[in-house]
Amino acid sequence: MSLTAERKTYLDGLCGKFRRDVIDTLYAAQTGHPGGSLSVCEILTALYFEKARVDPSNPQKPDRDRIVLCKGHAAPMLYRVLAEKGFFPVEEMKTLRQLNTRLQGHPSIKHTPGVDLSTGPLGTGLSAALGMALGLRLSNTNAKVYAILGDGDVNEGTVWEACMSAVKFKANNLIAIYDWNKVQLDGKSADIMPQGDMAAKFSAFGWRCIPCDGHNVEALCEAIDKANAYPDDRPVIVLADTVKGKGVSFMEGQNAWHGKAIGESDHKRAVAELGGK
Ligand SMILES: Cc1ncc(C[n+]2csc(CCOP(=O)(O)OP(=O)(O)O)c2C)c(N)n1
Ligand SMILES: [Mg+2]
Repeated sequence: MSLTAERKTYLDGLCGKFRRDVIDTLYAAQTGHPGGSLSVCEILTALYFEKARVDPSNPQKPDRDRIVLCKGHAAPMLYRVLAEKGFFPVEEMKTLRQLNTRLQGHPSIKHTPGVDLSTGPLGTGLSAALGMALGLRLSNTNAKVYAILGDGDVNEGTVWEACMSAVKFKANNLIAIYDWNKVQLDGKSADIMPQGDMAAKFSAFGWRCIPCDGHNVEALCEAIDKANAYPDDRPVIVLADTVKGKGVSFMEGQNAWHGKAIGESDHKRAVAELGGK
């Protein structure tokens, strides 16, 4: 179902605010990952604000949908979205990566309300998400598991094991979303580990693939609807075309901004580009 013009404007506004706030938070913390956080903004917004069934007043609700951020280093954007959704106060963003914070450098299921899986080590998320999906099926709920992958994440062999297993176990309640920004920590994916035709690869494993503009909330929502509507038992991946560092010209496509402290003048420039003061 398409979004109303009003809803689309609201969600686009949220994304603008999330980007500005994450840049401010990372500047204040002088540590953390700007590139991958800016890249995943619309994906998380589409899930938490439109498509996933979650309840901030009951984060452990047994039949909630699960969202697994396999690329756990993008935690700042996840936290900002969770805070807006009401899982914890937005004020708490100031504590990112501080001693005794609930907002650690990578998502922690033990510390942060709303986080469904601790992640950070790449390659582990999809396998765990598959296990969660199979467990939910045994519990007779119709909950979904959404797993957000990154380029560096899919370099890991365990992702492809999970890929095969998901087909064998007919995990049609597992939906992967590939934040496909084509850049990793130390360079372009094409140079580090060329990925070729990912749609052909996932299809060959037996997955359904839906290509989509990963910075268009409405397109993401439509892709997720489509993924949920298939009547058969194949897992689905949304191939979300994204840009690492999206929204800040000097960060876009630059692996140098994967995990780097933001200096004063860069902070000013970034905030100005994102429409802030
Ligand atoms: C197993 C493992 N190896 C190395 C790292 C260090 N590391 C953190 S992020 C990253 C690159 C991630 O790239 P990508 O998945 O494309 O994320 P994005 O571009 O969305 O930031 C690496 C190599 C890690 N977290 N886990
Ligand atoms: Mg990447």
